[in-house]
Amino acid sequence: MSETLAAKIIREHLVEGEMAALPAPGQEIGLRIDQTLTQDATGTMTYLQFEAMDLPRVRTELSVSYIDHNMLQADFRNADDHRYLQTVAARYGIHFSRPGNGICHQVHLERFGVPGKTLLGADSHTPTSGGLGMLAMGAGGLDVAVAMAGHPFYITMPKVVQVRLVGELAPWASAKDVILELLRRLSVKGGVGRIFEYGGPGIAGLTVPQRATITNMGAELGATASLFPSDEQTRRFLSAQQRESDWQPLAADLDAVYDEVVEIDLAQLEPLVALPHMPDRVVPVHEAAGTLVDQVCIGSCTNSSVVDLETVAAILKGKVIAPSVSLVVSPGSRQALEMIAESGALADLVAAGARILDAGCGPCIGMGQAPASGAASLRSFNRNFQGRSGTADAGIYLASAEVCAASALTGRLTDPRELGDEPTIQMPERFAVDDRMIIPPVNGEDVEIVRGPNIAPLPTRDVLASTLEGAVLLRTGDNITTDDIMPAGAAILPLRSNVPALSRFVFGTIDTTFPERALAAGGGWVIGGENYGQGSSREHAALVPMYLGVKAVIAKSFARIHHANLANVGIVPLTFRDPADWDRIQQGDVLRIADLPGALHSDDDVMVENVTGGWSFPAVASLSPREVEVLLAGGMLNYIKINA
Ligand code: MIC
Ligand code: SF4
Repeated sequence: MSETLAAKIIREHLVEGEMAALPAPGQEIGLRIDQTLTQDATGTMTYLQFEAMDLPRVRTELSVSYIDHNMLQADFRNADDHRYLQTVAARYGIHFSRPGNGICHQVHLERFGVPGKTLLGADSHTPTSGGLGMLAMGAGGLDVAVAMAGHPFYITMPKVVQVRLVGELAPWASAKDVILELLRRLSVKGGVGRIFEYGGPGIAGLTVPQRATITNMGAELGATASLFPSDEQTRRFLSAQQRESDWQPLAADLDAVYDEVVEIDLAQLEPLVALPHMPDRVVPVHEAAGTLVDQVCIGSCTNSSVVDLETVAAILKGKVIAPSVSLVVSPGSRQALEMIAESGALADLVAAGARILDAGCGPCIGMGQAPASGAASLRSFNRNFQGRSGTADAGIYLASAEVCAASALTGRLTDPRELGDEPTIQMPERFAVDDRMIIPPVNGEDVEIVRGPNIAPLPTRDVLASTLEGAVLLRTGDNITTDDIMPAGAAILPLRSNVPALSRFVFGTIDTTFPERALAAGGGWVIGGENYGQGSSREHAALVPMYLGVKAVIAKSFARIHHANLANVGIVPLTFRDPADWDRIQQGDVLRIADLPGALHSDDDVMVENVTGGWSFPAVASLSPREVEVLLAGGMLNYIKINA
């Protein structure tokens, strides 16, 4: 039988065992998870949930806990979280990647990813490891905790899209431009319910770090996963990481049939840029060239490999950045930082005026380096949602490391082709391998888990009442991100293990009165537009509204991870049967579903009564029978306890 690579990996990991034909797209499948990863901002909650399952040790082949997001340590809270994470890792058999060792996705690619395995990460950019031929997916922390406990991970069987690459990249065009081009064509919701599998003659010339830039930003398409075959390039990378024994060749069958095909001629790509405030507002750089740039940030899990940093250093070597520009560089990993230190590229960056940050997420999640009021900040990152940088009226532009370097020199958005010849930086034949900042699992039975005062108990929800009733607390537009629902940044990220404290910031970018109103009303409903909950995997965007009493969200459509997170915490996610009903609902309207269990168990639409308006409308519960039980139990933790 001819199969796509995605189908092969899925078949190998189906919990029901080998099936003659894979379920059709849209049906729920359960997958065995080989590896998990967490980072500190999602990790504290994930491990609190894992602890609540009362197991002696993780049941995966490999689990890694990374510290990369929240490293400002402005007070005791960050450091306390780090200590909690380190002790919890030692207790349960989890590798611990220490602060400064790098961004989870970059380090996982370098040191742990294995072709053909499944990886579930409590971070939306986990598909980065798809660059190595892994089926790597992002999820909420609770789903990752459940996977660490040895339970399957459930997803809706996605469509498999082939992205056929032909030709070769022209000088100054980069892997970033491949994914920006896809975003331009397909939009931030174009990948929902899909796996993007790369193929065609053009992939042979792309190294694993380049592939990882592409699979990383598949998250911005809303895709379930993105993956490349495991071929000679994969072998080269793993061998350069001294891990050739992890390599095996993997590819789709030659006559594999895809649900959809998109073709990109690499030779036609030119440097592209995403304009504020969405990653799909993509235009060629030359169309926006000349825009004044106040800040340039190079790094993030998208473009911070040693090759990216060496390229930037080669462009800047012997020159100095424009007087109006602040340039910051955050290396993706300690490996990359060590290598640019050894090669001298670090000295070139510093001499050119770059400010060097920790190997971590840094400005990407608003942990420092907030731009000035109204500033334009050009970044080699993956997200440019309004306010995420820490400055509400700053405009964030996304482009390749090459465009960033060229623009840092001129102070204006600059097409790097103006610089003349492109420096040719090859992927190293040998990376600097040193895992001493990764603490391997020990026999942890006697390890004491240390909890700081900022780690608050987990909020829980009771079994859902049979009648769901409440007022509409907020009605939003399209493409609301989890950064809107539960903002991050330097002031808020330290509160990630303290839900009551976090709750003061819910919907902070949209309506600062929300938390107060929600508490006063004893909770209620949220009405959303298209692609509600896009962006990060943070379950806090469901957990904290649950704490404030949000009972249901009705949207025109949802992003995958957020939809799952809502059900996992006992908030009912529904979609409008007729999107026009969105217009008829007002903030303050009281909505009611009379018999919730009956409605969710039936195949018919769920009828929602607008008690205030005196009319009813149909909504759709896109939930599997398993998810309905999870929801009615008041969330996944209750469900697991009931079914233990
Ligand atoms: C992000 O890029 O938004 C984050 C911060 O990495 C999130 C995770 C989080 O909110 O902790 C993600 O992408 O899932
Ligand atoms: Fe970190 Fe930014 Fe990557 Fe999220 S997108 S993991 S914040 S570098």
